Amino acid sequence: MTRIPSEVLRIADDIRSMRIRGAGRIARAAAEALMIAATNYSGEDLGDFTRYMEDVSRLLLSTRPTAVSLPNAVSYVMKQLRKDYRGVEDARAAVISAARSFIEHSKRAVEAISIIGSRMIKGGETIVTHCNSSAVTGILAKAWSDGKMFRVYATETRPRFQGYITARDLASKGIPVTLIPDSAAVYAMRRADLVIVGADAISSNGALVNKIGTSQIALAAKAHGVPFYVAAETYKFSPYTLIGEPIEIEEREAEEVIHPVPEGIEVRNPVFDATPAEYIDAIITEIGVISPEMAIIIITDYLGHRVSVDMLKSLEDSEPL
Ligand code: RUB
Repeated sequence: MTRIPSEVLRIADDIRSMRIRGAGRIARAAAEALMIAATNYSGEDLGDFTRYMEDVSRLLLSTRPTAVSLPNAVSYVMKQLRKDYRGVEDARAAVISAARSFIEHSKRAVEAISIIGSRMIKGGETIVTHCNSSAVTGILAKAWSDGKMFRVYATETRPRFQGYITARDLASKGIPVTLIPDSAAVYAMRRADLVIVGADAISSNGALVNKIGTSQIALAAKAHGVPFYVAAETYKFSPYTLIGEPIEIEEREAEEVIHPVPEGIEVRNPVFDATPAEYIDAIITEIGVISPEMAIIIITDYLGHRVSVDMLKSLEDSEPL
């Protein structure tokens, strides 16, 4: 069995340790890792190549459990290996081409979201965001470069402080940004016109899974009548939820919250939470602005995941999607 290349092991480790983070970047890094793995395979047996690629996929999928963009990217590439090939060369070419096309599609999707989302900013608003989403910062950067004036409240996003990345990024573009503690959600909402957050996963019932604390921002937005928008590429929609699989909420080490962990105190560190569809006014995708209730249509009609009895039965012995 061919060994997994060190560069692929490094990418997996970077995702696990959050040196590569954010659902879009994680997905593109996984596609790149599959491409590197395929390129480096030196054997000549198609069955062995498939098993090796499946090993690489399992490694990538084991890194972080919540962002559905990761299994969606892996399955987009790996479904190539369900076709018939004459030999390793053809299969390798198909894998590399699918990985490239995923990465290209992902970048273009973020760009399309920036353009569409920026049109929803009229100028003069105070906008709240949470954590660090490249889809969101793309929207804000585009609106600003189009000459619209607005200001942003960015939450710190404890315990990993991704809000600092957002604040630094926006400030470097000249966008007025105020960093606030996560507990200042209501304070910010009293002054806000709009909330825009990113997504790690959107379930078939339109619920959003994003960085822990997103749901309390959504609650505060609802209470203050502030529109709550989500910026999400369509590969953030979860086909797995369609067949009854819940989105797993990652729980990381207690040491990220407090170090050292005080003796006799339990510390929990759930890093994502779920915001129900009724708190979401719109989801900005690369194919347009939709309501959360349209999630099912995105998964079935646009992404092409259809449920049937045969398919459900086959789940018992193979990977489904
Ligand atoms: C990042 C996070 C982001 C989404 C969307 O969490 O919750 O809001 O991943 O990001 P973490 P993007 O830092 O734990 O990965 O729009 O860049 O895909």
